Amino acid sequence: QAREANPAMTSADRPIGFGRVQRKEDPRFIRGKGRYLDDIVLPGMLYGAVLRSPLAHARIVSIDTTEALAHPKVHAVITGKDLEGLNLAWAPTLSADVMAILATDKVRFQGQEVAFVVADDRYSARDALELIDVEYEELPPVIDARRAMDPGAAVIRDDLEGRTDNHIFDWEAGDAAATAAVFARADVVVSEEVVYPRVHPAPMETCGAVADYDPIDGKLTLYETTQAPHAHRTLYAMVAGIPEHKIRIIAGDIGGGFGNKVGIYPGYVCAVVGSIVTGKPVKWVEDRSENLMSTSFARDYIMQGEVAATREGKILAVRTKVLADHGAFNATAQPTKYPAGFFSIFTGSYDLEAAHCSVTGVYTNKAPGGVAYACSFRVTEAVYLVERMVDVLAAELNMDPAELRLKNFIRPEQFPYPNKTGWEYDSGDYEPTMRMAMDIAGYPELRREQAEKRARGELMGIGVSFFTETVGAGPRKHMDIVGLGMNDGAEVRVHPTGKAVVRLSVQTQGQGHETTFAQIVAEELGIPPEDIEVVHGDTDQTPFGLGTYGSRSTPVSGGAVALAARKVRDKARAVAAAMLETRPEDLEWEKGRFYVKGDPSVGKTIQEIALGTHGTVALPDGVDGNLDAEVTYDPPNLTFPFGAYICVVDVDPGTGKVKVRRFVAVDDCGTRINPMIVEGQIHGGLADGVGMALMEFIGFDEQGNCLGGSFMDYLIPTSMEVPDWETGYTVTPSPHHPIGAKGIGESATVGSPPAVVNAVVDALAPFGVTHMDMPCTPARVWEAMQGRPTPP
Ligand code: MCN
Ligand code: CUN
Repeated sequence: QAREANPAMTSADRPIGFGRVQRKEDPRFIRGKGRYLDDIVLPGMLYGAVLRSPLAHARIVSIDTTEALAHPKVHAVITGKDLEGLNLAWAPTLSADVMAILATDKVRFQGQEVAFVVADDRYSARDALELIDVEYEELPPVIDARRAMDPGAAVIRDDLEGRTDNHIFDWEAGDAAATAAVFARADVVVSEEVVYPRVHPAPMETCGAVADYDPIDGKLTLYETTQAPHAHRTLYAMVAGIPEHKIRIIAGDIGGGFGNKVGIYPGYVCAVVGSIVTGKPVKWVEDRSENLMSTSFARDYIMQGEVAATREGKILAVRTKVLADHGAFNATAQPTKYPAGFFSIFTGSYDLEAAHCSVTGVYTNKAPGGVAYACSFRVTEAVYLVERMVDVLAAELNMDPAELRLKNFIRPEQFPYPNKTGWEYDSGDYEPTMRMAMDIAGYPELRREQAEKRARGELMGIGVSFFTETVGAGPRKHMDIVGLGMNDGAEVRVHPTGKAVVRLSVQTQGQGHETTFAQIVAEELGIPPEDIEVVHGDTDQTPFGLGTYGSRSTPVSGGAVALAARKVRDKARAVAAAMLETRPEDLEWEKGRFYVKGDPSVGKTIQEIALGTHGTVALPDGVDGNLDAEVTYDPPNLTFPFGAYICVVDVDPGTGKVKVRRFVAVDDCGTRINPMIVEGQIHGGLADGVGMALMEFIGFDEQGNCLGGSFMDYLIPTSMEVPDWETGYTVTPSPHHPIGAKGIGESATVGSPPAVVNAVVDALAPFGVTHMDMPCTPARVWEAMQGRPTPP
């Protein structure tokens, strides 16, 4: 329960189990020996390239591929018509919709996939794209989600039978009538339109695939950038009709996923078709612009927020109506029953009397997606809304935003806390976390400094946010993705010499699973983490499970690994008893060793027991000749990590430029397996948050041209834009998780944008500004300053 120290670890105090174990994967990354998708080169491999639509909305009149096919290095040109013959032109999405693999009738967003060329090399494939002649008939595009349901708006999805508008779904949670009743009797109601704009996860490695179809035995080996290898394999089997045991998905090192690599993209399918057609392996890797323009974006939520409170600042109820822009195909990745993801946790960390949210999804002529970028299935939007709205309320009541939050927190004795939209928060103790953040920041002192600066006309802002997340999907009674229950498997195998291997269904993309999952086994069995190999990312070698997203690896797979290791330990106890000629119940466990109760000198280490099990020891009943174990874990609930963030900004009154001077983050993810990795996750997420709040933005012009299609326009933060993070932590274990751990992988991305925007708005308070939308670019901040009276 302390501020983060950062002690350098010496080999002498190398932890066996939880602790600051250095990352096992780093030696290969640091030496440039990572095994990324583009590092894979197979004999005879060909290269694919995708022709993309230059228009946002147009009918395809004709596609002429004659010239491209005549290119001496081209092996195949595949169009939507060809895929129609294979019944692959359209594919089901993860959200009960269909999406085009290659366009047949129309193009529906700029950058949509129209044709696929396979050639000897990448350059020839790209050259040949320019030889394809597509005739388009332009249609009016629908770009603004607010106009999507206008009468007379062009119908984007005329492929769907009987479709006469751009409406996708309506969904609600909470009690509308009860909430209305609370609002009717509240002293104070504040409301604001809060927009979370379209952003993009932009991982360092873009998406790609290498497909290798063997026509002799009918086996498809598919190297892919995927966060969910098993789920992908099952979906390919279901959609393409290739038997599941004839598909092997291999995900090597992934240079960042951030939700970008959950879905199946047309390029992957085209690579497979390309390999089947040519009989050779085909590689497809998108470039940066293709990644930004066509793959899973994030957010794009227009939220009407309302809060009802008493004059004294007791928050009574929250309510929101959301317009969700899902782009041209409803392809968001989330559990089936949750079309708006876990957005209904917008009740935040507060003890409320009522809450209600309704979400309407619409089609627009933009790339599909929506659930990505460390969002915890839309908890990003939920937390941003409630934490922005609490500040709007604080301004209305003229109360300090930190005090207002402290006044309204769910109290520790209320956990497990059933919120008003159907979640049960597993555990929490919010006030100490908030107080620690205020203490690290020196909150009262900061407010004094701000008052002095304001008097001099300087613009300093202090932004507070407090978030609760729901991560670790999920219990199979509530959650599935396309019918697959959201559980994960783990296998622990102990070799005769006491070294071990653990096989996972989840997939690291930079989170350090090779280290932390070894640590879970180490903690349970006392085998040093360096003696434990972690295998993942190969469906032929690992048990089935749904993969890594929604910070579910620790909550779900972590549970599976801990329980599998405990099964190993139970077997080891029985064998140790046989070896020591005593009864299992007469043995005591210390990490790595069973000894006889009352006589600690008589015992057997886990390594000795492993050798005994594989040796000539007469095995007890119920133990065959190994210590191995396998578990598929169905979590009883999600986990609810939380945190308190405080951001300090200075705004240049001449230019509107925002400088993040300080950022304090106190997180609580329950038991911390590897505090160094946890800190790294937080540092990365905080940088994401600052980026989204100040710089990142995928915009479109009226024709639907994507204005954020390169890193010249889509600005991601560098070390120049972010401060030295000041972190602290509290530990409130999850009561239902085998090791008490909650997820952490998305917390900082979820919690930090409201802290930054609250700080910017706070800095602009002298101008009467109570809200502004992200990204708070210099131009927007400048405009906000001009729209209001100049400060005293
Ligand atoms: N951990 C821990 N103690 C805890 C919780 C987690 O030591 N109490 C460790 C875990 O063992 C794991 C890491 O922290 O090594 C993250 O764990 P977890 O919170 O379970 O999240 P996942 O492993 O499921 O990762 C997914 C999450 C998501 S959804 C996005 S998006 C995101 C994120 O992770 N993408 C990332 N962080 C990322 N970090 C990197 N480097 N690259 C990405 O693509
Ligand atoms: Cu929402 S991004 Mo992460 O869940 O892969």
